Amino acid sequence: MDGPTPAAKRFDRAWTALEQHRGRVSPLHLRDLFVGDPERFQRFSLTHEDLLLDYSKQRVTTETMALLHELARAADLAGWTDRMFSGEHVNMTEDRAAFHVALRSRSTAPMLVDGRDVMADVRGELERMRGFAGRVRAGEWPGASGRPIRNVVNIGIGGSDLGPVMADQALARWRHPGLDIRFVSNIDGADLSDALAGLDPAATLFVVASKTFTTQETMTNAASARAWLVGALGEAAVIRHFVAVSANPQAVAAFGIGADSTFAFWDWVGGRYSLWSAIGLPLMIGIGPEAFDRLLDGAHAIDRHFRDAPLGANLPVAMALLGIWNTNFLGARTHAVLPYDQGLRRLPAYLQQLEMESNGKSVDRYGRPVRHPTCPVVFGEPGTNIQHAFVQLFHQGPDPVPTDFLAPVEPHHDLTGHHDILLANMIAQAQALAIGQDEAEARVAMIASGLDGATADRLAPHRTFPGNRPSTTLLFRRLDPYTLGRLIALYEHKVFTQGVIWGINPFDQWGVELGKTLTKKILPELSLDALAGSDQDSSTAGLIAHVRATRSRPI
Ligand code: G6Q
Repeated sequence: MDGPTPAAKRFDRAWTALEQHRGRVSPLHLRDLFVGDPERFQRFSLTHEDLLLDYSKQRVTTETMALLHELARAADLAGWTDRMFSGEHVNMTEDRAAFHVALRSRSTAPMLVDGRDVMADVRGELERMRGFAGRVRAGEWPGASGRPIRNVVNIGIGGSDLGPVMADQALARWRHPGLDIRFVSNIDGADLSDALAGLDPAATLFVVASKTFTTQETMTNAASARAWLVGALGEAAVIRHFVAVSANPQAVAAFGIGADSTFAFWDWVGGRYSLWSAIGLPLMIGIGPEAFDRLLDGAHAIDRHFRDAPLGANLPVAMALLGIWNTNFLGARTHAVLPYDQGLRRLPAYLQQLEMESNGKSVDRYGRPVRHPTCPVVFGEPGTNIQHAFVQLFHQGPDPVPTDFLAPVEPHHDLTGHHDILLANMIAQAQALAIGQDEAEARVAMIASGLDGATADRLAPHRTFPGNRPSTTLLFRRLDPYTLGRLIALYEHKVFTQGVIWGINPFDQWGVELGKTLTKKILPELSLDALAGSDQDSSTAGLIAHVRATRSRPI
């Protein structure tokens, strides 16, 4: 039998070195590290244009970073990055490229997939989007009754929803004031009903966004939306009020949407990496083609940085390696993303998909069980709201939650006093997590506030903060299309880098399939006139029986 390859040996050595190094870092407290090194911030922060990534509050030393860089080299990060940027089939289980970087390429260099330059297609589709978005925005896309379209309803789910809806909120101040852009994703009929409430069908355009054009939720919502429109304006109106975004033109045609109203993307664009493609159409209609171009510019700037910057100066690589350190060597199983920016309130939801659908895997690229934990549970909400909610656990719960804090230095509104309070709160949270407050300090603070000694003694354990809880702070000047493009691309490349180190394919998502299959069997069993499934497990059978019995009783 063949032994491990030299590359595998090098990787194991790098991993073992980090395990050994953990023993040297474990006793260190961030409080002491800051006291011992006045240059710690400078040493452990990176910049790119106006982006500042401060990771000095991570539990790392210079040696930690050097060992993590060796791990990245040993995993052949440079080779895998080249493969992704060269259009190779890095999505091995689906035998396709993951080539979202081509969607935002601003260079004249060809971008080849299977020997073919895709840039003419990419630019052509972007040009069609610009033309269409421009007409809608100018009121030059009349509905069937001649009235201009003023409402746009995007129907899509997962990767065909989360990016556009997140970006639409983040860039709300760029949105055309005369357009109402809404998003429907959930099969829960309340979602579509709420979105249609108050809309005039004669001024409403539906964008049906689905790569496959077979997704149950999207196709059901699209059919109901179609019925709503046809009920008001007749069958002939569909052609003026529906456009599609899809990689499956045949299914789009069968739905009744013509080729002229269909915007294409390709099998090498993964759903959760598709915001940059025609999936971004509702966003482009809202913010306009120029702002959409800036979004692409921002992502491209980070693509270049990721490709060209050395490991030690590379922001997405640093974000990835710090995650690996926290997850695989310090034992964290969660990761929080806390934007201190109301516009970014859906960013955590977007990143939940990007990170967990990409790297929530337990086998490597070759189908072998992985030997170590992979993606942590990612979650978050905007600050400061979180400080009045779950952040208690971050400070005093048993397990540290590695956290990303994100904020713009300058707001878009003129309530500047608010923004300073926002920023001060965020910086204070990161400081409290890192430095903490020991029992003696807690006691002194209580006595100073007028409590008697006995009460201070009794409360001191409750008012102690262990500190040494890692966080990274990402500051940018302002939230605008260019910066949003950079932020998303940073996380995309972070996820890719972690996938390389964990040895997994971040571009498939087989884990969502089984639930879809089982839904097909359960759906008919919910009907009162169908046979209830007798071969279901007792919980499933019990839930189905309960639904049927409840429905059969009068209210
Ligand atoms: C994303 C996933 C998934 C997908 C949705 C919608 O990476 O593949 O979230 O985007 O299931 O799929 P369709 O676009 O095909 O409707």
